[in-house]
Amino acid sequence: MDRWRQLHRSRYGNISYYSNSNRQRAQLHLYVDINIDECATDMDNCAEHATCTDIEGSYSCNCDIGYTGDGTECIDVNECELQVDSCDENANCTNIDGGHNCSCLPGYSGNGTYCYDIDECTTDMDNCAQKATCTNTDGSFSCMCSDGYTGYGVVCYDIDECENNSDSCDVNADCNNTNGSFSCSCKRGYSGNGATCTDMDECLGEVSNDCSAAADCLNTAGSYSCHCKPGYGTNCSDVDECSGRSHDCSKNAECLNIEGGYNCQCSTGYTGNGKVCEALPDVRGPEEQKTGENGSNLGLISGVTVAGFLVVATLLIIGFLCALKIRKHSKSMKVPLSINVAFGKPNHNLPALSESTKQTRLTLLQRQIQKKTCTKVSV
Ligand SMILES: [Ca+2]
Ligand SMILES: [Ca+2]
Ligand SMILES: [Ca+2]
Ligand SMILES: [Ca+2]
Repeated sequence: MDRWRQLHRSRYGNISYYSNSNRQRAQLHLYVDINIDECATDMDNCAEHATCTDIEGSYSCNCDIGYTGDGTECIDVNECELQVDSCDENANCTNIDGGHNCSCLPGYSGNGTYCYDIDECTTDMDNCAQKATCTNTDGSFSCMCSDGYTGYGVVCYDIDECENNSDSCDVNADCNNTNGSFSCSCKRGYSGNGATCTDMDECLGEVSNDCSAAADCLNTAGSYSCHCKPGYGTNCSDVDECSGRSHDCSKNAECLNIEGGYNCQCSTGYTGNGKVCEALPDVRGPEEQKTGENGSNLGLISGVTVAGFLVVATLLIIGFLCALKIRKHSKSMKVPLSINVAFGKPNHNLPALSESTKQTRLTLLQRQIQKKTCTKVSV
């Protein structure tokens, strides 16, 4: 075989050889019925990635799996590109010479040919925030902030429901923000669970208001007020209407102050409700009434008489005293004045004076007496 190279091989085993040494072509025609295993004798021309199969009188070349060609020439098959791979739909396909590799996608686990979803939530493989809810999905997971929090799931912040008015507190409740929630408490003067608050009627209870007994309690929304009852003034103390003349008793009635008011009582001789008092009818007989009327007139006359008498008597006494003083002064002044001049009575012991002198002295005397002693009388 070193010297001869195969030139032709027929299906019948005819083999043509030629010699390299002498370049002389010689052809042998052997008609032998002997099969030659080309594959075993390396006489085949199969490609590297082909399988040689000896057959009776010949051989065949078939490309290996993962290769394609006529056997004498085989090239790699790109299973990934041709989508003839065996990878799971959730796997990545990587072509290699003569084959391909499969690797599960992130979020999946398996050998590549079979991949299954990883439950990141139960296997603690998620990165959700503490205040978030993890939800497993096919090949992944999602994080959603819990109720009362906001964010993108990995980081969650508390929602201030009171600040953004998203709370459900009653309008008469105070809102208190808490982590992940909020609370409502009814304002003072209201009762309820915070979501619903109703006004407390402080006036219905005896201990829920501090109105005095002399005041009326008026319930208001969220509170109450105290109003002094009629008849009571500052600090709900009793008003003395009788002394303050703010009563409406009859002028013929007595006003009696009482706690929180007053009473009107008709005076003696009158009858009525105190505010209107009429004189009682005279129960005396006609004769008594007549007598009474006369007596009254007589009494009036007597009173006037006595008064007049007293005035006259007083004037007389004053006149008498005045006369005595005049006399006394006349003597002390040693005025030779005749008392008869003053009182119209003659006195013969006095020396005789001229009429003009008498008149002058008398005038002087009268003036002195009137000035010093009898001013009241002259007046
Ligand atoms: Ca391949
Ligand atoms: Ca998953
Ligand atoms: Ca909150
Ligand atoms: Ca109230």
